[in-house]
Amino acid sequence: MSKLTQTLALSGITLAMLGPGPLLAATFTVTSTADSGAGSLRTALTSANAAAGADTIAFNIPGAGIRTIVVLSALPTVTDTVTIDGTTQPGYAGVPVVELDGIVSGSSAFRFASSGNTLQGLTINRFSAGVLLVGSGGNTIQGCYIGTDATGVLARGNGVGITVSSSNNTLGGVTAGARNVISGNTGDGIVVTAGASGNLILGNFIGTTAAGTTPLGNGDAGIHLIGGPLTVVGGAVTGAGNVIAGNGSHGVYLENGAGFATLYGNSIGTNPTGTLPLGNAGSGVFIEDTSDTRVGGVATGQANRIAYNGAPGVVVIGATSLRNTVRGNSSNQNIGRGIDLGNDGNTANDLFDPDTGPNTLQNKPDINAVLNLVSTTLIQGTMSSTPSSTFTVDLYRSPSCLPAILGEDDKMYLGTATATTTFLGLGTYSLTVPFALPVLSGVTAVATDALGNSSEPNICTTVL
Ligand SMILES: [Ca+2]
Ligand SMILES: [Ca+2]
Ligand SMILES: [Ca+2]
Ligand SMILES: [Ca+2]
Repeated sequence: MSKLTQTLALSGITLAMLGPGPLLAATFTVTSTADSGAGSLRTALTSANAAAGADTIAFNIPGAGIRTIVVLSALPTVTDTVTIDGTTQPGYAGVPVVELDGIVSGSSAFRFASSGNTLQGLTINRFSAGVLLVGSGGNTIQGCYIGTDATGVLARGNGVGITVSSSNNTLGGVTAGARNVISGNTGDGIVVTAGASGNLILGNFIGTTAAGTTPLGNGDAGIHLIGGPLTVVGGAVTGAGNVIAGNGSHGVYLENGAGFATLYGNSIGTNPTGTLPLGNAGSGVFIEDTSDTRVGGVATGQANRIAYNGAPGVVVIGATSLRNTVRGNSSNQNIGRGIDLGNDGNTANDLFDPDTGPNTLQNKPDINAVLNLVSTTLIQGTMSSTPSSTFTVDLYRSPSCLPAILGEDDKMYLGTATATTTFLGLGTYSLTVPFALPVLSGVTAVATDALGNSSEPNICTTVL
């Protein structure tokens, strides 16, 4: 913003040139915590909608401490393009200082029906939904506390944190300032509905306090994709992963054709560094009647940390759930296996693998030998599955093999081998890792077929 514009902005409504064209953009400044009237947020929204073109709603509410706007009835739906910028409130230093309290209104706080909007730097609590994205999409929601008090410590839940019913929106971002804290809501933290696609959910804390170290769960799932294909949850670059922990059901629940979702670099059931037990009550990732999901990968940054959840780390269920690829993730002490096809515990291999079901009930590899060769370790095994087929075999290490009921002990990706089966459905693989695995540590293996169907892990093999 130019000095001239800044000066004019202080006087209330200003007009500023945007670029070389004739488009005029106004800044409407909220100067009151009143629900309505001059200087209110309601009036600013009405004015921004009425003024043609992209506008800014800034905040300059007098006083000290947290400025709380108790919203008495539903605010106007955003129908034009606007940036609602809580970071403009004097006193803002990285966390929201303007709070919207919906205890009276019972409505959603913000409803965006247009595209290209940005909402940032506000605390939004006790509405039916914190943010509702409908219409044409392409909006950005960042730097907000949604479902907590202004300290980011106490639950002040909305019904749902954010409901996404439009496409190509960005929730969060890769910097700490862009992170949303979406916690303490009574339902799901984020819902993506059928018809929405291509939404990005990056760098948020979903189900923890603003510090990311203490559970402050949403009542249901952290992220719930009900349809809504091509959703991206996290990413391989630094800061893109979400913390999804402490929630009342699954960390990420994908159902009803939420296909082609990508989950990379997230901490699911633990704090940002992966060390503290902040499990979701259900599974880390629950994939139901949904195909072509990517949960982790073996390239840098793609692995998720899936730990301390109250059910198996990744569940794939439903006969129409196919080609869900689960690779490279670390898992620790989920209740159940790291991957469970069918949500029914260990699924036995079948000869030639003709059985059908989630991920085709892909057979898992066997480990035949783990040979400690002083400075290297040779892992050899066999693959019994569909004849004349090639499989990717990912190998993992654990400090120990736990009894099955206790899940997996800090399983970390080791490397990948390939097995090709003969016409008799049998293949072999081997992998040499460049260090000695400690005696009594554990090794497990997961197979993925050429279409992307990942198996369960085999039963942990102890290094002797
Ligand atoms: Ca406008
Ligand atoms: Ca199973
Ligand atoms: Ca099969
Ligand atoms: Ca099978």
